[in-house]
Amino acid sequence: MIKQSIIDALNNQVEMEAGASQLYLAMASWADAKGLEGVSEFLFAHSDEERMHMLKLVRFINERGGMAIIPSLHMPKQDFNNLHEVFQMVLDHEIKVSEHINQIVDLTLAEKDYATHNFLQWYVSEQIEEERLARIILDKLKLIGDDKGGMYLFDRDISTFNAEN
Ligand code: OFO
Repeated sequence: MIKQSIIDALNNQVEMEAGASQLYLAMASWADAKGLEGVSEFLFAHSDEERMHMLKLVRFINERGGMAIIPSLHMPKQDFNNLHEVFQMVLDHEIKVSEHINQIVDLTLAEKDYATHNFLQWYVSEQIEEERLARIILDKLKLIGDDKGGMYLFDRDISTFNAEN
């Protein structure tokens, strides 16, 4: 039977993934309104992925005999100065998520919960990818600076950054 301490930690993670999904949705909508079509598609998809991360946790908690808690939603930031701010926030958020995942992994070892430990390995790998991608994007934005032509190409090509590196 899964321990309450693990259920609580996983439920906190449900809330974090839901928060990430909302934040990226707000960013996607902002980019959409600004006419940044490629960036908005990228962020809409990223928001969906975070919701999938949340659902995976909800199902796991329930399958293991716990009870998933579906959290209320906080209004995320709605307005951003530029894409650099957006993707810096993405990276900062992903680093925070990775730290939380690592803390739960530590807890599963302390509680000898090897099933949850195994389940969380998917999230550990996913976080490495997500942090890597956010860093790649930020590096590109730093190179572009304020160059409008560069920004046009960035918006056009953002969907390919993942595969390319
Ligand atoms: Fe990118 O946060 Fe989910 O795991």
